[in-house]
Amino acid sequence: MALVARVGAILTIIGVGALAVGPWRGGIADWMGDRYDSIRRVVAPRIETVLAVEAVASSSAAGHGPENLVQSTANRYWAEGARGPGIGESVTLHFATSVDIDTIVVTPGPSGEGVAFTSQPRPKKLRFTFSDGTSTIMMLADERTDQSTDVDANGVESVLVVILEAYPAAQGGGRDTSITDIEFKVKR
Ligand SMILES: [Ca+2]
Repeated sequence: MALVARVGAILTIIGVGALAVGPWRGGIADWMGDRYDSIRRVVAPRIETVLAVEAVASSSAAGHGPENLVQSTANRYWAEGARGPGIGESVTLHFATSVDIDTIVVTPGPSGEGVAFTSQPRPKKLRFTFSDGTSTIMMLADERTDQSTDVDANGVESVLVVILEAYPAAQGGGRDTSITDIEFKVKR
């Protein structure tokens, strides 16, 4: 409530300014609405979870394409398809509109009914490079849980995710490093 009151107070001040010098020929209500929204995004941003709408991978294992990262499906996963555990393999995720990213959420490893977590390698270290030029390294625990890291990337249209290190599969397992989900919490 304190934040809402603060937005109201700031808007009141701007409203007075708008009456004095505002763009009279434009829609003043629209103009003030835009200002109100830009202030609200700073003082009281809404956090929403978004997925990419398109994913392009450097390689994929058969049946485990990157499209599994653009659907929130807990039983499907992307696996790289390069020789060996796929160090240096990547996926590029594209958003529907540019977004201000607050948090990355990764669910590592393969998934699905009867699929053992250690049947394929899991990412241990990922590098995220955002289209605004910022990047971050994310270390992952070897656990089949949602894991998150905070970032401050703004106006992002796409992100390149590179596998830098992986936990090996159990004996007799595969060699395709796997990721079940990559989600983003964005500020609106
Ligand atoms: Ca591989």
